[in-house]
Amino acid sequence: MNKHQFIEFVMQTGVLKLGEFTLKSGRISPYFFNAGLFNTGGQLATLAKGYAGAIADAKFDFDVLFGPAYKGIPLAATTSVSLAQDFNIDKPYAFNRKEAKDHGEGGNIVGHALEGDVLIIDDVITAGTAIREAMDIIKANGARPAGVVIALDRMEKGQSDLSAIQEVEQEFGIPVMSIITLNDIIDYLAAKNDEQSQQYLDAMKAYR
Ligand code: OMP
Repeated sequence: MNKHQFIEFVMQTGVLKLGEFTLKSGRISPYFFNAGLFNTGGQLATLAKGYAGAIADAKFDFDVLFGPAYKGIPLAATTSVSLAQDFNIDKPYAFNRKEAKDHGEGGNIVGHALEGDVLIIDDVITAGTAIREAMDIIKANGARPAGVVIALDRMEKGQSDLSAIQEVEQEFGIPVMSIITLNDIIDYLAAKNDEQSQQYLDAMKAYR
């Protein structure tokens, strides 16, 4: 699936919405990407193939795929299935519990142990808060963050003049891969000739 097809897919599923939205960071955005709305098996399979394709295209090598709770859990599980089935890359995966468990097997990590080079999978990076929490979990388990793969790079400012993603790349010395970026959405809207797309296009460009 190419970027254009992926954008059609997220528009059709209602995952990508255009309008006016308040973000976690308090910013007012003309669009919102709600990965929680991928809520059928078929949609999840398509999404997983998008992530797996981005990882395979980048020829990114890692030891464990880690999906931070809660939204990262189905992403890690289904992407590892797609990596194995569609790209012949069979890798361990893990996720964390948000609540500490004091009985049974104990511990906060489910699936494979967090060890070696860990690839984090998540939905969106805006200001980088969620991803820093994931880094802390990896380090607390004695592993190394090695890369991040997300569905959408919103290309937003971080805590400095750099973008949030550039900050993550520099601070942790790791690459951030994405299926699509804000620029891809802008290109998609620009290629559509209807009036509504043009209106959204202006708002998106202004926001960028
Ligand atoms: P940061 O922690 O600021 O990087 O924001 C990332 C989180 O914001 C995501 O994990 C989502 O919970 C949420 N979010 C989206 O899901 N989609 C968006 O388009 C924008 C945000 C957001 O609030 O910034």
